[in-house]
Amino acid sequence: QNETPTAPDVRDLRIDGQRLWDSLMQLAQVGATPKGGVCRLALTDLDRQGRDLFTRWAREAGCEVRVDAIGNIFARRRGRDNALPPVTTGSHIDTQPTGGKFDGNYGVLAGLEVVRALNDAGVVTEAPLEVAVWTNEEGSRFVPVMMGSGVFADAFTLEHALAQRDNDGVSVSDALAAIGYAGSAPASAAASPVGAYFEAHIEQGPVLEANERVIGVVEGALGQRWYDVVVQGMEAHAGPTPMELRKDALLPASELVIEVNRIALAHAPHARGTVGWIENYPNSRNVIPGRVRLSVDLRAADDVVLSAMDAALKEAVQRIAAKAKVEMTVEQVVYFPPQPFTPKLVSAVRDAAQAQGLTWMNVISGAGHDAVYLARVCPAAMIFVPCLDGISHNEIEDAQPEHLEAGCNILLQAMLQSAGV
Ligand code: HGY
Ligand code: MN
Ligand code: MN
Ligand code: MN
Repeated sequence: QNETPTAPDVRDLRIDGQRLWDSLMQLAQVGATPKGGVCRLALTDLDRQGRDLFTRWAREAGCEVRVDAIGNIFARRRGRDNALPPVTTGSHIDTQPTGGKFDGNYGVLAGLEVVRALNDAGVVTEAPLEVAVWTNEEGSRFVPVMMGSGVFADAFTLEHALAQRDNDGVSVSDALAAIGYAGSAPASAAASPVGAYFEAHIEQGPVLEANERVIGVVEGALGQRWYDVVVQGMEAHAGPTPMELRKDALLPASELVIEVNRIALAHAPHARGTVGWIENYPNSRNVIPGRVRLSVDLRAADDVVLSAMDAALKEAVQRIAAKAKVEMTVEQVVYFPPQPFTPKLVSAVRDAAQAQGLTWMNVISGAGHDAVYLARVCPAAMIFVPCLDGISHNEIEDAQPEHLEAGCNILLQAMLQSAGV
């Protein structure tokens, strides 16, 4: 008597690691740099080319694609009951200027690979699935960081995001329109509820590799505060101007750089302090700098510590400005507290790693991710895999195909558990 064919035992379902790797290498060609990295800044024509490639692949995989008002892309794979909120995954494809092939790109293409693997196996999930490409996660060209997911989760308004300008004065709204990704779908979880969100990402730090673990079960992410600091001195001639009469803006700015480092070290081991961006004006060899602008990025695992670091920074600005007799202003441009992920989903990631006999460990993310904002509007969790020497935001960023494949298999199983089959 014929056995009624049952849906393949989905627990044994696996993704196609070679196809995932090939898609990563193909996307990495868009904005490839001579050192083997990727420079694909948010809302540039290279970002458009990457978005176009993803949406073509998603449509070829049978997905419906929609774009929202901040340019977030959602590729939807229908389920049996499409009235249910989707189980969503994804990440970002905008990169740092010295970005790599995997930061963000891995999470987007791992989501696409889950769709392709389910298509191959003929598996239909109960709830629909969605793969998201979030706009401007990096916060390099436009601040704030995690902009698309932040608007979606109502961390700040669409109007605020659209009005932000890059260093050349180009606005987000003009840049979105220029690449043809100013979508019509509402950019909000309230209008487009999400049932559960999983994000696969390289760790971008040394912990998994140092502990020889393949899967990072991410329990949460550091909180962050970003600032714009302006030091206003006065340009003057480097020769005739006596030392005691100068209003050199670069001296107090340099003191502040040292202070940011000291503030982070004072809250070791989890605190972080970085001045990544600095502009010296007029930046001429024989002109005393008249104005310096710089960024400050503070992070901590505990919101009370992050507040203490905030206070220490503001005290340092006041003290240094008074001593140098210059004007220093500090404006906070990003704030989000440490974000725990959802225990039920974190357990699903851990259980899948154990079931597949993969080495794993619990980790906290030092990097911000779109999942941090999604966790405000739905259950959310992340899956980390190692990257070579823990290096990221660097063109030499690298990861092993088998680790990327393993992380994507965990993503597949975690999504199936949430979506139902
Ligand atoms: O800054 C971050 O943590 C992320 O790379 N946007
Ligand atoms: Mn990233
Ligand atoms: Mn990044
Ligand atoms: Mn990130």
